[in-house]
Amino acid sequence: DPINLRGFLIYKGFLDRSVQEALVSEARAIAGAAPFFAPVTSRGQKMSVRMTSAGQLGWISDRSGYRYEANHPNGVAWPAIPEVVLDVWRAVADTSRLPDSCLINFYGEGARMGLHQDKDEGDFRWPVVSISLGDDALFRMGSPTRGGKTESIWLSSGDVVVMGGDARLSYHGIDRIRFKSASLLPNGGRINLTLRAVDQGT
Ligand code: MD3
Ligand code: FE
Repeated sequence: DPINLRGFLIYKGFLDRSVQEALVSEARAIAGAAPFFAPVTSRGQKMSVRMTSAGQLGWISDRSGYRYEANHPNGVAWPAIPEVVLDVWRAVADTSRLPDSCLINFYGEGARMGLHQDKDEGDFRWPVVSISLGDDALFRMGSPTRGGKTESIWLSSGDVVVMGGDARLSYHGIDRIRFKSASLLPNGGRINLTLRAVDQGT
């Protein structure tokens, strides 16, 4: 059963090692076709996390701002979301809607993600599902309003987090990772897969 922190449902140890290995192998295949890139914020700051995507839509940030696009910045269509990834969504998301976007974040040594909301999607009724692979990460959760209290939890490889309901618009971020704390990625680092239903068909 999940831990409920501020409406974030945290499934510790949800994925066994063989599934984690299959997910890493799929992430590597996706990155082979759609290479990781370093997103730049609209203010011109390079983010420390490297990103790529799978699915009909992938998340992009550059000097023009944030948005979902059908193609990688290099022009190729994003690869399909692998079935083993969709299986995780089916197991935890309380909807028959399937995700059309899988953001893949790679955290190397020292990478972090500041506190933010995810509100680039057209419709907030669908949950967001996050899969952690590799090194431990300190995940900070707040509320839907800026500047409130936050609480943190360490996420480990194989943990799955579901953000639905009120938590869907809550502030969240990754303060730091414990580089080389896990054995899944032999060179260290953390991969996070974030599944979303983005396209509302309009
Ligand atoms: C809460 N990623 O890509 S996953 C992101 O670990 C992002 O890479 C972090 O925040 C990571 O936007 C955190 C957990 C997560 C993902 C999406 C959310 C939490 C969320 C959307 C709404 C609320
Ligand atoms: Fe986010």
